[in-house]
Amino acid sequence: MGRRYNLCNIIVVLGVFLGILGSCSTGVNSQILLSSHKLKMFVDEIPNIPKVYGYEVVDGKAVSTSLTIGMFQKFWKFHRDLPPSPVFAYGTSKRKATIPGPTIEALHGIDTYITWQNHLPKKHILPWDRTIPTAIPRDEEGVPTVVHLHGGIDEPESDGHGHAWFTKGFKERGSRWSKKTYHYHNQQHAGNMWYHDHAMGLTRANLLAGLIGSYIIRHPQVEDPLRLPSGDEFDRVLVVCDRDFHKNGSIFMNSTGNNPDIHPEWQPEYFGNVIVVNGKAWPYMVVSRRKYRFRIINTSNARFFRFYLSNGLPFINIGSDSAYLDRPTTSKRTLVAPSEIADVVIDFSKSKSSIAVLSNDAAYPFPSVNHSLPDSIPPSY
Ligand SMILES: [Cu+2]
Repeated sequence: MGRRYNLCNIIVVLGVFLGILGSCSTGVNSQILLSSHKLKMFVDEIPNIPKVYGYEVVDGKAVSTSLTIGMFQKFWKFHRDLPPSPVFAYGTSKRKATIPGPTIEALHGIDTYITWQNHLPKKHILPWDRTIPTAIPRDEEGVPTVVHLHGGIDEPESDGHGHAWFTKGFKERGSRWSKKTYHYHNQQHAGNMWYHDHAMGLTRANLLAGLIGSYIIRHPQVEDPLRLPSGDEFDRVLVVCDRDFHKNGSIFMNSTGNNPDIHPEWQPEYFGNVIVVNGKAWPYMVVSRRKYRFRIINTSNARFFRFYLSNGLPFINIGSDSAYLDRPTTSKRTLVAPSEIADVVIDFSKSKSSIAVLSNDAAYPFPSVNHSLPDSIPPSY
């Protein structure tokens, strides 16, 4: 990891996974697919995702605001040793676009308006099977997109219906498209959500390409008395997903369907061998010996995670998806299904080691016993 850290710190390494594709193997040409074992773990520090605020403060009072967030094609470095990968990313500009997109922080009871703009090119960067019911522009050009706020309680016109898609510049629009600016009321409980693409028949490919991001509703009057770890350093979002990569750095998605006579490219599930957290493959994070809050979002297509810490520290489970639990529970493992969010506190002051591996022992496809993983912690940890 190359840097010296104060002995008071602990290094947490995230999302370890050394599984092998057993009978799930997709028969991919090993010449072009990067072996996950070739990527060194824990060399990239986990980025803190940039934030945008869904409100403004005027004269000391929070008021509604309007944001514009675009979808851009750009290159993204997933790992120190991996060439930059073409991705689709959300951001307030192409330069600022990130994988995952900016975390949107909203306040309970304050409306947020977002104009989602599609700046994507004519062609998709991943396979797109047009034989399934899918969003297809009439001129067959452009990448249809529409944003759904997962867990949001919103009006139908702002919910990102699969047929409310649009292409670059709103040039082509699906049958349920009705407006450019979405209205998020933020009237629901304080908690965690995530936003992602939702275009009909294309959601899977658009998410794999990078169109994912987190959305938090805060409610200080309710949350401050809970005295949870707070502030950007101690209250962290972890957006987790699995990917495979070609040797040239591009994201791998199988273009051979599992029933190719009917749908030449359609695969119902995607499993990647590289675990990506906040846009970095197997990153690490330096923490102090104190409590941290982690909002862990599983944005994988089909992979479940059953997380545990190698030093035995428990998770204090405080929330699930978009709401707090009635009272905290403690567990050594926490299971997070695709699209699910685990809101946990970890108390590193109780750690007896200086390194903790956040690891995963969930079988895939879950809960099949046929593809269970070997012990996923490298012996040196
Ligand atoms: Cu969703």
